[in-house]
Amino acid sequence: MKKSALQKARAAYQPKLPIVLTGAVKAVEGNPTESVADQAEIKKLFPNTYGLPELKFEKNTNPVPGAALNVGVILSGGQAPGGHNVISGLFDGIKKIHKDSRLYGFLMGPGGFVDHKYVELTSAIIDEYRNTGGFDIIGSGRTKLETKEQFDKGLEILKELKIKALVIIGGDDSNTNAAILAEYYKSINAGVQVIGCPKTIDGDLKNGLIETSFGFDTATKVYSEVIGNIQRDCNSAKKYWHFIKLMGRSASHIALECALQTQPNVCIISEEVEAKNLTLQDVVNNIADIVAARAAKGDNYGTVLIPEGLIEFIPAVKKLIAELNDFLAHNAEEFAQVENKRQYIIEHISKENAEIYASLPEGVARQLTLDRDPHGNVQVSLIETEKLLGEMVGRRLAEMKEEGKYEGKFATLYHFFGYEGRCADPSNFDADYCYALGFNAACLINAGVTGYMSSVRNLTNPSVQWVAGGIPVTMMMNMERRHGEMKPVIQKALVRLDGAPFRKFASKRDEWAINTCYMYPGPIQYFGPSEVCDQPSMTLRYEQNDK
Ligand code: FBP
Repeated sequence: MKKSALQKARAAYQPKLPIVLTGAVKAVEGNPTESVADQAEIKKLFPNTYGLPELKFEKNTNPVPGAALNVGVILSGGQAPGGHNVISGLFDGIKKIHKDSRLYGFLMGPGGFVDHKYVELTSAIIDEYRNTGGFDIIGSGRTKLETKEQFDKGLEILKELKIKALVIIGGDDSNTNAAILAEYYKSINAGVQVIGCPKTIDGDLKNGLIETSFGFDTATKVYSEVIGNIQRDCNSAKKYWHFIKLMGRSASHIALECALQTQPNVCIISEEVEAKNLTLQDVVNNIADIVAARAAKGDNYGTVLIPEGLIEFIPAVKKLIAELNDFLAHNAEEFAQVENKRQYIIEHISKENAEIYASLPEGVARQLTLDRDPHGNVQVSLIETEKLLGEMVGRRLAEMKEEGKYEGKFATLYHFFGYEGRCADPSNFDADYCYALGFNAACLINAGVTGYMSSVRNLTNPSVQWVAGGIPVTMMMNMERRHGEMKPVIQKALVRLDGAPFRKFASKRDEWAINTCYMYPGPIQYFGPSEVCDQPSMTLRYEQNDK
């Protein structure tokens, strides 16, 4: 494979490990844990893996030689920068425990595990992928691991390859399934450990002990670079309003982080829209007021950041989606047959929700009834919220013009940033963090535990000072309604309106709205002064400072 000059230079980068992981470690147990909510139900569903203690690795002054380990790895869900480093860290970790250890990668996500499609990851393969973006080393997929048949089928290949542990690199849904798999294998004494790693650019898999999911840092830096470039163009030509939708299926962490980095005129935070019980029209009116206020100063240009998941957080739409989820789960066959699907929905759901449904533009309404992803989520990345908002703001401004409340020009351009950042070469932060997560997963396997997530924390300090250990996945769980049934799932971390990143944004946004305070973060830098190359996300810095 021909490599660019940067690829060659990056291949030589040696990620920095937390100092504790550079020598022999022992796992020190903390207190037994409880799930974040619904303790009795979760305990009943996970009798073998509930209540396990937190683990922290410490230096082992009296190590015993490790035995060779065969390990399997799966990349699950959407790509996130740094996945290849998790795998190279895991590879180096198990090789350090014993040189005859072997790593098998299941191809194209959990589907490869069930269908027995795999490749042995040798050092020649691993070396090709160190510090690179993408998940192409083994591919990823969204097959949901949930049935006993899948688990048993997977166990056949694990037994055949003498695999002692399976590492699942995924987001909240995939790690939920990892926990269910861990519980099942423990319950049948399968002799296979399951370890999770926190992945997702969305940044919504985090809690007190998982400070951030990997990939968020790099992806938001890539989006912020491009938003900054757009703002510079915008400030040069002074003639367009740019409506920029940002990925992040549910939570608005990506939009918030990009706003902190670039200081746009408007950034909508879905969680705030929900908390304030705003309607779509309220959101539109707020943007139109800012456009009008800037126009009054002669500034007919600006930037609006929109989180991908906004539509699901508008309370009325959220209620509608909840009913549609239940309704479609029970009437899928009949729905597939009917011709006029819009009318069918309007006639079959509650009056209140039917009214909301009927008021939505055709394209948005249709998307809400199309196939969910395998985890039951509406595919919000396919809804063109940026255009919907831009057009509605245009209509509102026309009304305001008639009322004599607005005088100006409103020309729009639309963008959607998501795929541009999901496979970028990991920033130094993600390169180090991912390598440490993978290496740490090897240590968890060697410690003999199952149902844990690899946890590396203290992340705003230099990487050598990071703390390494494991968190029982059941600790992050609560019960939620999915596909019309209550299920145990990892609780999603949404933007907290009382959290430091949002408070910072809220304290500045009025100034950013009217004045032009754009910041231009520029491209990710890999070589150079530490303050330019190694800074973690602002979200993480504000959150940690606040502790
Ligand atoms: P994960 O939660 O699996 O990490 O995926 C995140 C994400 O990038 C979302 O931001 C986005 O809505 C979704 O994946 C899009 O997925 P796909 O490309 O499979 O449609």
